[in-house]
Amino acid sequence: MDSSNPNQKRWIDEHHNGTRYGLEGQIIVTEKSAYQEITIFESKKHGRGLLLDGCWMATENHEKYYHECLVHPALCSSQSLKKVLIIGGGDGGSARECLLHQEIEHLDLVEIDQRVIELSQKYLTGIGGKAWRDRRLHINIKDGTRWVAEADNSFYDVIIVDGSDPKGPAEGLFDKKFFQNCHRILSPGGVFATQSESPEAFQRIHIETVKILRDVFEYADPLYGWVPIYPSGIWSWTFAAKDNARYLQPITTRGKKIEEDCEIWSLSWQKAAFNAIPAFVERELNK
Ligand code: SPD
Repeated sequence: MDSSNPNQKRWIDEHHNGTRYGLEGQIIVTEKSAYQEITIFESKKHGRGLLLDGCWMATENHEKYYHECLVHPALCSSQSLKKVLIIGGGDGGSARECLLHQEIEHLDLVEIDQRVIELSQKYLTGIGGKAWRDRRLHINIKDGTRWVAEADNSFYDVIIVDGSDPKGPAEGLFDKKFFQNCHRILSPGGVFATQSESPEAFQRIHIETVKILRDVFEYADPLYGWVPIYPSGIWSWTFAAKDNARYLQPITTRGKKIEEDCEIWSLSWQKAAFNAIPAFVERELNK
C-alpha cells in the first residue's frame, strides 16, 4: 500500500502479484497495532473501507458481497443455531449477518486485534451496525487458534472463519491443526464455513485449503462469488460438515426469512454459486 500524504485526496491500492486494486479517496486513520497496520479510508464512490497490512478487508458498498455469502449458506443449513462462533470478523459484518437469525442464542466473536474492533466501531458504523449492541454477541479478544484448541467437543452449531489472507495474524487460520480443532468442536449436525481466497489471485492457497478441509471433514465444498475490490474480484468460501453435505440443502423456511434482508445471497443464488466451480479447480480437486 502506498500511504504517503495521508490527508490528501488520493488513490489507495492493494498491490497483489503485479496488479493494483484501488479506490480514490482519503485516509481517515492509519495506525500500527500490536499485530498489523490498520487503515480506514473514505472512498469517493464506495463508502468507507478497511485495509489490514495494505489489503482490502471491506468497503461499505462491497462488504455484502462477502459477508452474506460467508454467513448464510452455513446458518441456513445447520440443524441448530443456538451457539455460533466467528473467528476474526473484527469489522462486525459477519456478526451483523449472523444476528439476522433469531434462532441464535449465543454468538462468540473471537478477534485477535482489539484495535480492529475499536476502529470499526468508531468509523465503520455502516458495517457492524446494531450488531455491536446485540446482547447475544460476546466479544473475546483472543487468538482464534487458541480459542478452538481450548473449546469443548461439539460445542458450536456453526463456526465461521472470517480472517484475512494467510500471512501475519491470520496465518494459523489456514492450518490443518486449526481445522481439526474446528471439526472437534463442531456439533454433529453443524456447519463450518471459512473464506477460502480467490481461485484466480490465490489459486494455490484456494485449492490447498479445500483439499485440507476435505481431508479433515467428512464433507467440504467451495462456493464461488465475487467481491469487487478483492484481488481479481472472484472469491470463494468453503463449507464443511460431518453428517452430510447439508450446506447444499439449506432449510427453505429459514432461508426465506433471511432473503428479504439480503442484497446478494438468496437460496437460488446459493445453488448456482456451489455449481460455479471453475473447471480447472474441479480437475485439481479430483486429482
Ligand atoms: N484478501 C482479503 C481477504 C479478506 C477476507 N476477510 C475479510 C474480512 C471482512 N470481515
